[in-house]
Amino acid sequence: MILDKKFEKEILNVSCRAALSSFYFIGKKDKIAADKAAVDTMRSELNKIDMKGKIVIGEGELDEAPMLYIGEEVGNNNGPELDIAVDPLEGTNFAANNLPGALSVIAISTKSNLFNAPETYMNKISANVKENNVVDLDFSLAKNIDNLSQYLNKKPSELTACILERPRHKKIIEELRNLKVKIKLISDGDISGALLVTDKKYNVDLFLGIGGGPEGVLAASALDAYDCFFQGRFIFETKKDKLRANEMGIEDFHRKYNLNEIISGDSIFCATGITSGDLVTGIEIDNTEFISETLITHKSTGLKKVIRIRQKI
Ligand code: VTB
Repeated sequence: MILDKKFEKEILNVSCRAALSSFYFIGKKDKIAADKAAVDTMRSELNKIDMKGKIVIGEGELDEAPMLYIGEEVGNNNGPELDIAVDPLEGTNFAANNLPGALSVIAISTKSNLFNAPETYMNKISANVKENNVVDLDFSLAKNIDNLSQYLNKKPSELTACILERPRHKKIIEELRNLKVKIKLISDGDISGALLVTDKKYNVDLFLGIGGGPEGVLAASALDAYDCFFQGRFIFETKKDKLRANEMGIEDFHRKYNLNEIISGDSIFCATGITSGDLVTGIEIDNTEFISETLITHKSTGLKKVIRIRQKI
């Protein structure tokens, strides 16, 4: 099933309005308030849309309400059944500290086409590669770099790998250095990191490492529209994680998922800038209006571009 084109405009509006709400909390050193503003606006805007929507990737579980929790129903109930993944404020640190890269992110798909997963970590890899077996989560880093270097016809020293700066990545970063690969370290915001492989202008050839699972699912939706490669493996560490994963139908805790097992069928993805970053610029206020930039993709129509719009506040 294909998502009607009208949803492009509606989802775009949801992410722009959520970004605006969060924008008022930029640099206020209050991650929770910035996040809550985006969540509340996302919910009220989603509830205006003709759909029977269900949050499958959200801000937590029911007991953590009033977040947009996994399983929450949104929309006015007059329309198609849709699955929705949200990260109303991706980069809470960026927003709180007025740093580049805070985004409001949402993806929708037709029912049952978006992976239903609890909030855990995920080991991820993405590259602008059309074939399988060039890069793979199960290959050694050296093999991934060697294959990618042949595929892109670049020397390893000409490749750039993007990774979150975390102690857990110390070994990978060291190995990349030994392989002479250029490193782009990011402090947060790995949806953006994963998407930097989509266009040559970002100068990133490979994204890898462990970040949030929900962020992985959201990035996969946009990467699908760009026909890029993505794999993810959820990390279920605690008993609670495993129990929750089981309840959601996940039996094999070590399974590696290819992009189309995470997102299949049609999807629309929107990431609106709150503060300016690599992908989009941040919100600009002009009297009673605001200007926003959104990276929007729609798999079935081939839409993939940055849209700059002006709206009434
Ligand atoms: C990433 C990043 C997020 O969390 O997923 C990261 O995209 C992973 O978690 O912006 P840790 O910070 O625990 O490593 C964020 O940084 C914050 O949600």
